[in-house]
Amino acid sequence: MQTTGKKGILKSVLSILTALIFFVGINQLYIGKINEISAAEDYHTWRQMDPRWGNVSMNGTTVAKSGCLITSLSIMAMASDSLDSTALANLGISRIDDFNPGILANAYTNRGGFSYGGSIASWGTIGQIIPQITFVKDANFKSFTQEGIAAEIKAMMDQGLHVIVNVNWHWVYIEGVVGNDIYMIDPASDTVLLYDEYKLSGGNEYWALTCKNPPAPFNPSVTSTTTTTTETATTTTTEVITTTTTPTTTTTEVTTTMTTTSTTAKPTDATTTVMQTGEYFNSGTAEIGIYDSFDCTGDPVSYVVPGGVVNVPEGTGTIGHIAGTDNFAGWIDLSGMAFVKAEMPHEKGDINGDGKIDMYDLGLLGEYLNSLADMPDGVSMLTACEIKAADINGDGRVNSGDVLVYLILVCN
Ligand SMILES: [Ca+2]
Ligand SMILES: [Ca+2]
Repeated sequence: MQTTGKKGILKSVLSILTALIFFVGINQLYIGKINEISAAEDYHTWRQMDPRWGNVSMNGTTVAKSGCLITSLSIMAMASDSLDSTALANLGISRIDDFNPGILANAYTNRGGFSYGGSIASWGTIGQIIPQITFVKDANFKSFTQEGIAAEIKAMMDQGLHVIVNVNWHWVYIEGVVGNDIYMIDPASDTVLLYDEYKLSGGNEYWALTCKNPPAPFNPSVTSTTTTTTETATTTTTEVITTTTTPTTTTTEVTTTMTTTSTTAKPTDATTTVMQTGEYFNSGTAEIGIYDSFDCTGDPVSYVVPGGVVNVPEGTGTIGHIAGTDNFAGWIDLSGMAFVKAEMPHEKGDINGDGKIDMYDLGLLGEYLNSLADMPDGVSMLTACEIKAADINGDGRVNSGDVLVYLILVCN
């Protein structure tokens, strides 16, 4: 009995072991398969809405909703082969194949790299996480044409810089420039030609960075092939609705671009509404509230009076983040505001840009100076371009010294 019992136990142990070996074997095969898929995956297919990392949080928002810059930076890190062992350690992963936009978002979160609402708090953070990447500059294109913008990007890429461009509040990684064609990897769509997807009015913001490797020589035909494969594989559909409202004055234009991206693999209700960075003014007749919360709830902390201007360097959906002084960070719903189209610099003194220096300019200067004491932080009665023109004596300040110069010019 005892022997039979021992045999029975041995048999059970053996069958468990067999099952275990079989299971481990299958599992290893399976893990091997995942690794294969992961290693073969192309960063060209990385979209912020991807369910694998779309829900990763970014201080009050998610990669799906606000992770276009994080996804663009991730794509750049892969394209430039910048992930060394220090970067992997900082990212908390052991292999490059494990890297994705969600991993980078988590690394930013761990360093307090996002301000509330998912904005990147510091340009230098990317270099702290991935030491082979160095942030070089955040600037605006000087050009207002596709040809000019393409030339500016190409010049930077020829110098070895990687460029990430802000198109209507949405960041895309630039892969190459051929003639006037700007090729992108877009975290929100499969489109490769920038101007096929986005309307750039010029003066757009961009980031330029150096990485381990400069941008690779670009061959559009290779990219097109890759993208076609991707489209078939993920069955991604992109719907773009563009509405342009007729400007209320001759110098302003309101452009709203709404991009809805849906992936058939996993339907998601996340919607990305993108708007333009830059200055907005209150084109209505009522005050518009500025809030200290990302979702513009609660009582406003201050207001933008009709005609008041705010500078919005970033935002999510229709909510813009206002740039002010003293680290002021306010949020405003831009639905009721009009975008100030980027203008060519006005001649010194010609505040309203009508080509003359006259009493109307003096009137605007007076109104601006009188408003200074009452204006909340981040709100102005003049645009940056107008303020520059108002400094008629060129001392870098707009004050009574300029009024004197105007009085001499206008009253003579
Ligand atoms: Ca004028
Ligand atoms: Ca001055």
